[in-house]
Amino acid sequence: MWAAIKARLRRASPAEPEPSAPSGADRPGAVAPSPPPSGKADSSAAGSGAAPTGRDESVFTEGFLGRRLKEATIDDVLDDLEIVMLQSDVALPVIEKLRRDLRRELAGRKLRFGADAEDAIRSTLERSVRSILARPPIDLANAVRNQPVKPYVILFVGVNGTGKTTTVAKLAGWLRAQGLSSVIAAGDTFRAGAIEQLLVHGERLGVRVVRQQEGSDPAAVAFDAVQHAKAKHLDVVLVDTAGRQHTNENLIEEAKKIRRVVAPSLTLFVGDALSGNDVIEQARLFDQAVGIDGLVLTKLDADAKGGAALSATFVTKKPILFVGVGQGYADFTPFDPDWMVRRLFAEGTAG
Ligand SMILES: Nc1nc2c(ncn2[C@@H]2O[C@H](COP(=O)(O)OP(=O)(O)O)[C@@H](O)[C@H]2O)c(=O)[nH]1
Ligand SMILES: [Mg+2]
Repeated sequence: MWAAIKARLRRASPAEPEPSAPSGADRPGAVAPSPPPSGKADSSAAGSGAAPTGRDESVFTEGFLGRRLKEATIDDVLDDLEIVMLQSDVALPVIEKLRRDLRRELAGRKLRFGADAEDAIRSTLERSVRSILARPPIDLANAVRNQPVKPYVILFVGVNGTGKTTTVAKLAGWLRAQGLSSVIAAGDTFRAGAIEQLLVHGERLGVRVVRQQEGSDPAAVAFDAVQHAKAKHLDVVLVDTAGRQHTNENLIEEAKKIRRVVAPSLTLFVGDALSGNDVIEQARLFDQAVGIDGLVLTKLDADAKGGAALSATFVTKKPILFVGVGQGYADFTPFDPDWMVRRLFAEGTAG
């Protein structure tokens, strides 16, 4: 995200130093608009007037020649940034928050040319993003270890193809690495091949998969798996479910029924980061209809933008517990806000 914002900022950098600035009264002893204060040389516009592109978009001209930033200037900058953020899958409510934070931080501040302004915007954005991502986490391994009664039941919901089944398998592997045992309930009895897919995972991982016939009642499968876990003193039951659309009443009813029957300790929404803004709408609807406790975001390995993760946790006010970063069992890790901030603010990646 940051790389795209930065590119935008630089495109919008002033093409020429404003001849009347700096006014001595306004900034005594301040550095004139050249050279740029750091080695960030592509603000070469400073003094030379040779900005490579977009020299007409001089939204920074006033503010970044060392004068106080005016409200109107900030709004121009923010309008400009909004476009980039939307392209990075950052949802509107998040953008509004970031705008508020930026306006509050930047209003009335004196900023020198390009790099200074860029740094101020970057650090403000970074702080805001970090505060969004640092929602109180759920420490799953700890929750499982401290559960009063075994097993700890986790229900997975989400639309088709987002990575639920893969996540169930990955989590079984992760739990085992934490010294915790699990059983998988093949609750996607709807899609041909879904049960088979889980059996293959179960075999590879050495984790039991409880199943019934295709077309049977998923709540009954989940119930069986809980009974199995009780009998074997297993720590966790992982309940896979059928995807389909979140608008599908049957699916929602099915998930509600599973909830009633097995009373999950945790309901996780699995969202595909690549589906951009859709993932936010899905998470919200599943939360309203079924109730979710947290999020798993998959396919972050293929997602250069990163805004979906940020938006989903902001909009639902639920923490991200895990992220999927590939198709292998090991491509799965507890969510670390710092990691996400580093990704979003990486210098090199477009998006
Ligand atoms: N690149 C990548 N692919 C993933 C990830 N998680 C799942 N997938 C792939 O997404 C596809 C759908 O996954 P699946 O678990 O069957 O989705 P479900 O329909 O929600 O159960 C499969 O090809 C998975 O290998 C991930 O984190 N990264
Ligand atoms: Mg599946």
